Amino acid sequence: MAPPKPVQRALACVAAAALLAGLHPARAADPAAARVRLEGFVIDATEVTIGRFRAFSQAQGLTTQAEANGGGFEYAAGWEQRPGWTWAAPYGQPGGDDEPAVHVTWHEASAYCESAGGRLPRFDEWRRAAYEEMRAAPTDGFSRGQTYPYPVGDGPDGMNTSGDDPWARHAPVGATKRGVNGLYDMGENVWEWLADRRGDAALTAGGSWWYGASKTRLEGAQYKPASFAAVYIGFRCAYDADATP
Ligand SMILES: [Ca+2]
Repeated sequence: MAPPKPVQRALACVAAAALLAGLHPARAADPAAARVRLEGFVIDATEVTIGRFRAFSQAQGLTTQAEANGGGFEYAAGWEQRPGWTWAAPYGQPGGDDEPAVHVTWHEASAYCESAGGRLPRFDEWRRAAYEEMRAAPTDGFSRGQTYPYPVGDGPDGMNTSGDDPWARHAPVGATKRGVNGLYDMGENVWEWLADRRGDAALTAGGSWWYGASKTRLEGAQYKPASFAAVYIGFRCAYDADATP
């Protein structure tokens, strides 16, 4: 029998993928797996979770810097290292799979995104994703083409800040108010590493649960040492538009 033609092979692959998706509905429904296609790029809908980082860590045989050095950092009377605080145990006890992965350096976050077929978002992409509604059919009352002061709209309500909200520290991803472009936690929950570097420092944006809402504004972005691992810093990934189906 002649080998199948390329079109037939492609159709067979599509059918197999559909079958697998049907066999794994829970996986398809994982909110942390959701991506949003915007103008010229694609971005994760949520921060990368402990569950997803665990899969990466196990596949790579990775020992993060915080694991190797005895723990990540928390700010108390200055920066203090916390023994046993790692991506798997953000406050020293095992975290839930739906919590954001923190205590990861810029380098570790970059490696994760590369393994997922992406990269860390560039600041210009992150800025547009966070504040400029780009979807053809916006949800939640957002308007295409409009730029908002906060990642959740005209006001700061609904984010996980240091203020009055249901979360004492970080929240599970997808638990706060869904924001511009259908993205969660572009404002706070945890800071997010971006691709932009300045010497040994890397840009972070969005602020964390430790701060008030002002850090969620565009001007809240700030550089941090790229090798720093702290309880307040996580990340999400972006993807070139032509590299993602
Ligand atoms: Ca965030």
